[in-house]
Amino acid sequence: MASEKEIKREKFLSVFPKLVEELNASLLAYGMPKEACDWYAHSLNYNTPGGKLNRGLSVVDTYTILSNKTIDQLSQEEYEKVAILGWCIELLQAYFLVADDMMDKSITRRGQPCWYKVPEVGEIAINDAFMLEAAIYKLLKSHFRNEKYYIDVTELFHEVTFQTELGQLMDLITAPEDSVDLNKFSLKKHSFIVTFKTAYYSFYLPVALAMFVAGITDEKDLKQAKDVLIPLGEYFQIQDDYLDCFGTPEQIGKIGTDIQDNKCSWVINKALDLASAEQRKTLDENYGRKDSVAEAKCKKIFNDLKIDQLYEEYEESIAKDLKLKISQVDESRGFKADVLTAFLNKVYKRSK
Ligand code: GPP
Ligand code: MG
Ligand code: MG
Ligand code: MG
Repeated sequence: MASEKEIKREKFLSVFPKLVEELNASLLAYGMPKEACDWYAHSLNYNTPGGKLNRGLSVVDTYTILSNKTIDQLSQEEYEKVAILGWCIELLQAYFLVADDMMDKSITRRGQPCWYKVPEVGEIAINDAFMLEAAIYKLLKSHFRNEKYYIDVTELFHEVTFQTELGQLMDLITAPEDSVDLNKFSLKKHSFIVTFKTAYYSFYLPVALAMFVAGITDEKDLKQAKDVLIPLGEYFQIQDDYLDCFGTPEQIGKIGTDIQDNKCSWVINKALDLASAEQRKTLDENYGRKDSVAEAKCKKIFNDLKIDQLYEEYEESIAKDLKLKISQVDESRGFKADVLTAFLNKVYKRSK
């Protein structure tokens, strides 16, 4: 028997092929040859649905909580609306990841080669990334043009995309490939990077979209959501950083690259706080080198400093803070604290 979670996922997945068909029809309408249509369909299918789908499914989940309905009580039209918005976030994520993997020189993503690593793709992946992004605005236009929240939702996608690009910029310039300088790192900078590169699009965006559809759009409510979801997103990216170093590829579906890529990750920042002079010297000499022996030396220091234990302590303390904040949410205008609890439960102690 499929669990409730699997049923929800299957239902959400069943919407995607229709969107691919619709997007392909728009290429046909331009008279594009079959070769181009097939390429786009392949890129959409390879890069969009293969992940955990947390962000996309969250739009649906949040909407059901806000509208006080079970998923089966939503009309077909209502379900499709929120599911399409969910797929728009997954397309945004696909666009980011195709580009990010090139910038990070990653090898695998979601258990398969990164798109640019597929032999016939290579740097065409840059154009494919742009086309994944363009799909969002095509779908918004064809499905939401007549909704009163069309402009809000469109502007939100643009703003959140820009915020993520700012985070990516900070992530990249803090970690130049050719000059390793651990003095550039700090937990404060880390917090800024991850808030922008991850938290806005992964946490605030799905909830804000569902709020627009549900008509709960008071600035005060959007702020209540943001005040919990941004720190929750920061926690999520700290998990990503932790798993990059301490998780296995089988577990996380990708090979960690942060140490060799000189990333300003939570793990190195914590280690810098605690390292002895000798450990610091080893980190200075080995962090950010494209060399697996140097990488292993850094990992040994992280183990010696018991970063895993610190991570557990951090996890307990942030979960406690967030629960307290959630308990103080004002529900008088229709926003619901349960939306935030549902998110926290998905993230807390995740291992992939
Ligand atoms: C992923 O961070 C970063 C993003 C999804 C933002 C990319 C933004 C762009 C404008 C391209 P990461 O590199 O730590 O993720 P992963 O470990 O999954 O590669
Ligand atoms: Mg990356
Ligand atoms: Mg990156
Ligand atoms: Mg990462």
